[in-house]
Amino acid sequence: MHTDSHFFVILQCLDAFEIMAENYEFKENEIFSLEFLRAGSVLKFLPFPVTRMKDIQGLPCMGDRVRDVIEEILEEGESSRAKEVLNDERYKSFKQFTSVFGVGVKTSEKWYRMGLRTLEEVKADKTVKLSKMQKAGFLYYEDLVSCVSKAEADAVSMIVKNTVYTFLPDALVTITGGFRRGKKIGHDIDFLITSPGPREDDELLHKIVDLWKKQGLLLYCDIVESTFTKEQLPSRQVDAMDNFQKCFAILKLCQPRVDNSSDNTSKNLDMAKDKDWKAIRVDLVITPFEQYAYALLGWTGSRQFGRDLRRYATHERKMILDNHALYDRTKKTFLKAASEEEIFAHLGLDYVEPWERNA
Ligand code: DCP
Ligand code: ZN
Ligand code: ZN
Ligand code: ZN
Repeated sequence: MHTDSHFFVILQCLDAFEIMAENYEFKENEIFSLEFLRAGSVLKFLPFPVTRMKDIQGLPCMGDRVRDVIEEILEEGESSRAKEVLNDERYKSFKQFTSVFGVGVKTSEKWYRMGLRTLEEVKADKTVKLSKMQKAGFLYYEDLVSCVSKAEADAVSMIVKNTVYTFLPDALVTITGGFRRGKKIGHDIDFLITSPGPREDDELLHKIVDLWKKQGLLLYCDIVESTFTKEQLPSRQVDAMDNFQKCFAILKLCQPRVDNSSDNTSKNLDMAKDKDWKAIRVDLVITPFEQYAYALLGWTGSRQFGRDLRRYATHERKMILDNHALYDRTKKTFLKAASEEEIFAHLGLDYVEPWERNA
């Protein structure tokens, strides 16, 4: 990835693309949004700087809308379109609304149509009906928008592992998502849980959250039961949710307080400053052992990498890949894999390390 000044144009483009993609997402225009996301992945790993339009000639994913943005950045040093979006009232409101856990584009649309523009206005409006998830989102808002650090991920990892092992000593607990890709910060922490034993335990997830409830560690939890059916063909839909049993939770992570004892006066001023815990978003996914490698590949992400891989499987290999399986349409068979390496091999690709999957 590029960090130095030779790549100024590319960095400007990446910023602009991200804004454009997000704005199209808010407009539920997935095609245009993906166009900018893909162009971003291409530029991100370009081994040379861009100084004129000729430099991007022949690159994939450079549609007219994308080229217009690049051209303007080359000429003006910035994108007026991206700038317009940043100042757009609808974009600004959606950006705020979707920053709340449990609030997506649909809810934002509803609030915006009601004439609401800021989170303060949403909170003050008595006619707004919040889901349990959104209530938690507002309640722990400050904690949840502040990023999760690697140290916090490690601390939560300990808690998750210890809890799982008390119920299932031979379980396999793996951190996935951004932290597995080597990111130093994240918005949540994702875990995959499986066990080599012959039977699956539908109760495991319930046991885990019940114990956390008893321990006062659980601030919010939504368990989604598995909807996977045997021999089900992989989903062709690029962004389909998988069918694993999972839990979207908010954990209360107790943190040693930063010691300000020299400054005694501040102690009584603000009790909130004495809060010695942080709300952290945690995703737990339970997978059957045979599907573990596919689940690991899917949940490690990045989202864009997963999309590109599934697209590649469909178009280049006549195979269908999702978080559960890989299906060969020519041979009409499921391809088993015990590791991610085997999945890449099935696809005829060189293995890509998790930290190389950020695009
Ligand atoms: N994923 C998936 N199916 C879902 C949800 C997510 O396959 N239903 C994948 C795509 C993501 C990865 O799992 O890359 C983790 O999802 P997150 O939303 O937690 O994203 P990241 O961990 O990559 O980033 P962040 O730090 O923002 O959490
Ligand atoms: Zn340089
Ligand atoms: Zn994550
Ligand atoms: Zn997640």
